[in-house]
Amino acid sequence: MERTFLAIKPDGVQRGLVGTIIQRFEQKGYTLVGLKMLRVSRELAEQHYGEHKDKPFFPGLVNFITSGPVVAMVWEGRGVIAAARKMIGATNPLNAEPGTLRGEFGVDVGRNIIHGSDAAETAEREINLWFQTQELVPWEPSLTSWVY
Ligand code: RTP
Ligand code: MG
Repeated sequence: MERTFLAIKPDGVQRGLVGTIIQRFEQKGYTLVGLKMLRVSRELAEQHYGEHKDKPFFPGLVNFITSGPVVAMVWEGRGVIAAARKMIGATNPLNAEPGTLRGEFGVDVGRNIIHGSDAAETAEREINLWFQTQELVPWEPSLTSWVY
């Protein structure tokens, strides 16, 4: 089953959006298989955003992502990589459609609430970068056997 890596950035945590964000993906029908809160080291931040290392915004991006607690997650389900990107919305929240997380909750490109992997290879790389295999918990949601 397809998996993606999502991270609630320091602004999303500070603004109390952790529950709302998790609820969106649960309600969509995706399964949470990895979850932890952490302070991101500069090394992890620089590896995670390595593709942007020559961009002018890179130092500010690394400072921001290391500035406070982050909630790292792995979500599983059909089409989850592309669907999560759609649910997150455009990079600049001012261009993000209403109904998307960035469209609903952000106004600044440097404070855009949440990260999501942008392709299959990126998702695999980011899941391996942020999580150890034993931290991921595969399970099958089943309403009946837990209600009765
Ligand atoms: P992310 O990787 O964080 O999920 O965001 P993204 O794919 O939508 O955007 P990406 O191009 O990967 O950029 C990574 C983060 O860098 C910041 N950024 N600032 N000042 C700027 O023009 C600018 N461009 C990008 C954003 O915070 C973006 O999330
Ligand atoms: Mg990106």
